[in-house]
Amino acid sequence: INDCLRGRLNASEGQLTLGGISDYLSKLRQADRIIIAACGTSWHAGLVAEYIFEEFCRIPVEVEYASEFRYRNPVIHEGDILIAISQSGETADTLAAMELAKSRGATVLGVCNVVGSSIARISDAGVYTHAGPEIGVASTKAFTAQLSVLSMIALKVAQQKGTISETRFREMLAHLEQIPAKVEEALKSEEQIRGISELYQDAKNFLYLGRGYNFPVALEGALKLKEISYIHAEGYPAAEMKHGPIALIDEEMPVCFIATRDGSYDKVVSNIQEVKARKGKVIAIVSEGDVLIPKMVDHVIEVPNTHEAFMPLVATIPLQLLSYHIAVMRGCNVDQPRNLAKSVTV
Ligand code: F1P
Repeated sequence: INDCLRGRLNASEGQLTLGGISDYLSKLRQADRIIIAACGTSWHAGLVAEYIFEEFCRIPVEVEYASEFRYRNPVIHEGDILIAISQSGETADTLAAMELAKSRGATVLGVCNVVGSSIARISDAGVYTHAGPEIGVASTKAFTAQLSVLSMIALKVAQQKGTISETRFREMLAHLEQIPAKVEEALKSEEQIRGISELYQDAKNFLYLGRGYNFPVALEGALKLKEISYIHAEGYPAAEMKHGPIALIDEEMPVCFIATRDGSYDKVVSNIQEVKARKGKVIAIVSEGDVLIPKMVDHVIEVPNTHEAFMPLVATIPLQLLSYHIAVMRGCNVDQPRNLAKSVTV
């Protein structure tokens, strides 16, 4: 995240420079809608971006699985902007979605990690994530770097569009600038997370629940666990629990809540109560200093506070560590999980 922010963000000066897309900022702020296309973890980053763009820029956003978008007959207008997100820059479905959008007159922007990759080359313009090479197949630091870039783009557009005041813009920059230190802080829970992992390494299923900005975090937590430990895991919006997944809950079901202090905190507390009433085992990711949730749940992992829009950057860290430790304890190869390719080019 440091490498991603460096040279672009200076909160005390109120500066945010995104050279790669500077010529496209006017198109972005005039856009009637933004389509985001990606796969896997990158799609989850797109979902967080949807919340941020809609909140701060008031531009409607559609987040598409590139693997579906490319095969249907989507309505694409000339003024549309498609943002493609990819770690490898080579994902075939994402490339095909970009080609389709381009052929129908949309502007195509890229957020990717690999300089000179196919996705970078086909983009009209883009912003590199500068996350460095992902050693393992499963995307981890690329995800947080993607969130950083997408947040910066949204804030820049919001500033230019006037949908946020200059004061709020500066406040948000200050929050973003503090994220690397908060991630460092979140990493300090590793030993505690190792202990929790020991208790759940033999679980057959896992449920991840969150609301608002933390809903995509729940999806990403579940995906990471599936990818590297081969435990079946589902991520859901916590409010959807009562529409189906609640039937799964019993004393055998670990449920991981991303329950940091934000606008939906009280609602998440009720969801936790619903799970506990059915004897589910609850692991809760909470904001530091929370005194209510720790009394209700089986395990609690604290993360530093930040603005709710940036919480995914911090709250993802314990979930990545949980997946990592469970996978290692189960003897899985975390760098090269079975059946997964670093870039899915077919
Ligand atoms: C997308 C992705 C990754 C996942 C795995 C397979 O890749 O689904 O999120 O971890 O490596 O591919 P990309 O387009 O972000 O490179």
